[in-house]
Amino acid sequence: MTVAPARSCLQNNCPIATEGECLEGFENGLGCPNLQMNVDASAGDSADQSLDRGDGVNEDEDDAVLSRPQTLVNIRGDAALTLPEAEELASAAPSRVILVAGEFESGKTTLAVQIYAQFLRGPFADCIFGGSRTLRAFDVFQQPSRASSGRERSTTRATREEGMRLLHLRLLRQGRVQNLFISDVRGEYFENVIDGAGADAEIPLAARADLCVLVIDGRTLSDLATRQNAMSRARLLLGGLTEPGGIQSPCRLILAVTKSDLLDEETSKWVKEQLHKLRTRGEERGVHTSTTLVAARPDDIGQAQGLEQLFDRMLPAPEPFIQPQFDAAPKDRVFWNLPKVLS
Ligand SMILES: Nc1nc2c(ncn2[C@@H]2O[C@H](COP(=O)(O)OP(=O)(O)O)[C@@H](O)[C@H]2O)c(=O)[nH]1
Ligand SMILES: [Mg+2]
Repeated sequence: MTVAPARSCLQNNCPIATEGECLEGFENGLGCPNLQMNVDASAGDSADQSLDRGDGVNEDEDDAVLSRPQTLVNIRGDAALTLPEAEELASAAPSRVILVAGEFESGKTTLAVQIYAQFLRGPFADCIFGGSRTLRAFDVFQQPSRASSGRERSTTRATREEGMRLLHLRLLRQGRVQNLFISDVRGEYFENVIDGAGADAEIPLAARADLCVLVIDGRTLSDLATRQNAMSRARLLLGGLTEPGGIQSPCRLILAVTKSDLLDEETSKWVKEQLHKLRTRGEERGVHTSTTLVAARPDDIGQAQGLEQLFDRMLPAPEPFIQPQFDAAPKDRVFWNLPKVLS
């Protein structure tokens, strides 16, 4: 069952909670930076039960929190998770770590937040939302005052590991629970890799990733004056990330141009040609590489484009359905012959 969030707004005069209309004109409030998501306790409880039936995992702590009337469904802390915190959660159900790599302001955080926002409407890409340990972090990122793309410098190894933050989604797909950890790592670390620093030191998360989404900023590609340089920098980042200590096969790589709503037809064509070359480079470095264009939060506040396809690729491939074979019917079982007996 899907969690049904009640909506409220940071602006007192917004009628979203009472009439479902967003003061800023966002459809159902989705994408509005002032939207607040409160999840009704009973709805959350049902969602959790349906997940528990899926994998047999019983998270008592979640249930205890959810059983309190009218609590927010987030659970621990306001911030994204650190690696050890994610590891603790990962032991309860199959998990995938998605490293979203890219420069400052390239659209990394928006990708994760908009994926989460799709679940406010209901199931997305055949997945049912089953909760998150980082709901408040998602909410904070939706607010305009967020400092998610901060530029302050941090230099020690300890802060590198501290900086490997993960956003969490607990999903139910094909009757199975899946934890998805999507990184929210500052662009500064990736810029250091572009400038020649080792990925093993800068991005300790890289070696743990099941999938890396290398984000290239569509805004810089939309400008003739900056697009060549942006592509060269993406090539350098790809090179740095695929050095020893970086992403390792079987980790896959997706080259994703973000903000594709800003690309005109001619530029899109050029971008696709460049992506093709970059993809060849990824394959040469021994990593399965694919490409995509995505507009997670278009400027015109339209629907996200390409987000579902990208999200689908973040998930493990669906398990093939195996048709049972009954070549020789066992004769000693009564039920097997039941139709004959009845006829
Ligand atoms: N036009 C457009 N802008 C976007 C899109 N995705 C993100 N942005 C904007 O790009 C800026 C940087 O995004 P953010 O996710 O914070 O970048 P990060 O530093 O890589 O995490 C923000 O102002 C976003 O609103 C998109 O699909 N289209
Ligand atoms: Mg960010």
